[in-house]
Amino acid sequence: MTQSTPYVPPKVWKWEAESGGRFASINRPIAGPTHEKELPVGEHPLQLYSLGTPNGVKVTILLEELLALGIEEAEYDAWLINIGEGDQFGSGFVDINPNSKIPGLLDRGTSPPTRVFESAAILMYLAEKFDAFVPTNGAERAECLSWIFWQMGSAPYLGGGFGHFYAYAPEKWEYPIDRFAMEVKRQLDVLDRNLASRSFLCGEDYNIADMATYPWYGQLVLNGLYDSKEFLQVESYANVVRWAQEIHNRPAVKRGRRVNRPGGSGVRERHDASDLDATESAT
Ligand SMILES: N[C@@H](CCC(=O)N[C@@H](CS)C(=O)NCC(=O)O)C(=O)O
Repeated sequence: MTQSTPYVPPKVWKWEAESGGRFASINRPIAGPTHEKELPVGEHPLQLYSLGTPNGVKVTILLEELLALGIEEAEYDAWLINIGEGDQFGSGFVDINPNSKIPGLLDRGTSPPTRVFESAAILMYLAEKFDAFVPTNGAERAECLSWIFWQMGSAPYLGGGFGHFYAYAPEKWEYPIDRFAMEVKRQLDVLDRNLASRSFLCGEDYNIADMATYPWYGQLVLNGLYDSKEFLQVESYANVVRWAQEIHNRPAVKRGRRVNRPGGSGVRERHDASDLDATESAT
């Protein structure tokens, strides 16, 4: 691809203009809060501040799975952080996540309260706290950590790379779309080959590695995130489709997908099981 006017980077990059694209108004080259705002607190020890995006849904899926096992201590309040309106830059949220991104968790059941940010850290924290969905044996735990870290390192190429340039950038540029489509297809092939000989990412047991990976790669092959089903030929990754469908149909996963999702069958906030029971599951 050649550009009509080649871009020559200046010696020093300056933040002069919004870059355009769907998230231009919330992108900044600096961290820290933009305004004072305390976070609401509900009655349960676990306070989740999130949004029903793939990174947010990882955590609500785990919490709903824990509750489905009968672990009542996993009851939680889920508050909506509207990233389009800059809620992630409020002082209370930044105290929980200095990186200003959902999800953020505050466990008020410890003294002092424990903050946890980064979706995978939250999954590990909760799985270990309740001793469920994470293997404790050395080799199995290593396999689980390997896939979780794989997901955390890989998904930014899917979302921030492919998704950004294919769906959100102000124009379609061949070079980045080509580069990230190739990488996402390679990642799908990694998953497909792994799932050829096992039911779940780490073997025969479903665990937090699957919960971390399904919201991105599972939803990509089932629903075609970024309207890319045909472009990426996602149905050709048959083992990933089979794995994703099995997870997608789990009752706790159906519930977890609906939390912090205003509109449709979703709920804006979740404070009690009845909040989800009250609305019909459409997916
Ligand atoms: N590595 C982080 C990524 C979290 C993330 O990118 N969250 C997005 C929504 S999916 C966000 O809050 N974006 C707001 C922003 O970038 O200002 C994690 O897994 O928790």
